[in-house]
Amino acid sequence: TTACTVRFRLTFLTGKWCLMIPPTPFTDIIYEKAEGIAKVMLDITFFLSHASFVHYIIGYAFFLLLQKDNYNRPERRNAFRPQTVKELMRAFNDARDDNSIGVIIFTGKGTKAFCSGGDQSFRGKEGYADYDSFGRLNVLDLQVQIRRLPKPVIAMVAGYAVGGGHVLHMVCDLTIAADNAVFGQTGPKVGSVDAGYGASVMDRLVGPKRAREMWFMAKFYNAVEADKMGLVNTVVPLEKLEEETVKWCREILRNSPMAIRVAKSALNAVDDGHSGLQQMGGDATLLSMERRKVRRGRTPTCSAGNLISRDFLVFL
Ligand code: S0N
Repeated sequence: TTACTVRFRLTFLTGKWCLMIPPTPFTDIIYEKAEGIAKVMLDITFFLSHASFVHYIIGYAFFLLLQKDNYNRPERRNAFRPQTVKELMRAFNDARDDNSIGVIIFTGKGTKAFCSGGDQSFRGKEGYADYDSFGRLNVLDLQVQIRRLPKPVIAMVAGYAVGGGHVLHMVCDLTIAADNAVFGQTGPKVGSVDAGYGASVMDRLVGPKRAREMWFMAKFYNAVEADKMGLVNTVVPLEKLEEETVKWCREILRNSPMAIRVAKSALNAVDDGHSGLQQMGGDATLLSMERRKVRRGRTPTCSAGNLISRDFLVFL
């Protein structure tokens, strides 16, 4: 995750030597994996916290050259710009495809904010755009990705989860909140609304009256209020937040990954319509393919097989 480091290497591929460019390192997020748990962390203090002094100077110079806005401010309450979302999607994809990972924690760096939504300094006439002119609301793709990811995603929230950041915690499967957490939608104050999952998932979580209150009044709610409303699963003291979240992860990891995968797709199926059914249908296909393999006496080796073989032998 060191910023601004690009390494090249030669690789022998399809009979030819090729120049392999490894994936660009993350600049806006921190991504870690251990003991079956992936942790995806929004980190908008990136240059200061993750780069050496030389990297910082080079990176800062590049940013001044490339960006209209000076992005290098240590505290932005983990607001996301399009580039942040691109990196989040890469990390979530990796966690999805990594067989050793069974659960994902999504969080923000520090204790002041999980995420304060879209970075307002990147919102221009054409919507949200990076210095490379990537101008669209790619956070909507991230929401869909979390919703359809076949592993549980836990939002670990300290401080503010507001605006687009509030929608991100809502689309996660579980939310563990610190006692300093604050939740709310801010969009209507700046002339915007998330009329997709931001509206429908909220309606499911807190009910139609509360959902209207949250959107119409753009009020903030503390952790205890959020708990009463059904927005979060539990509230813990700030200093216990990570410990408690890891405890939940370990409990989930003790259970059948396939059962959890199917439970997630089944719980989302009705609301997600055709795409929800497609996800659940995909799980059924996976099971039937696995069953055929076991019948033929083959050891499951495919990625899904590795995840489900334990369950499947019991199921047979
Ligand atoms: C989070 C708040 C409540 C924190 O207050 P606090 O602790 O008093 O800190 P501040 O002093 O206010 O902030 C510290 C520094 O951080 C900067 N900052 C905070 N949030 C943002 C942000 N979102 N973008 C850019 N900068 C931010 C402050 O400016 C300050 O910087 P300095 O020190 O330099 O002054 C409070 O900060 C707050 O209310 N923040 C704004 C919340 C907000 O309006 N968020 C955006 C809402 N919109 C979205 O999230 C977009 C959603 C979206 O993508 C979308 C999706 C679907 C459909 C439509 C949209 C769409 O909106 O277009």
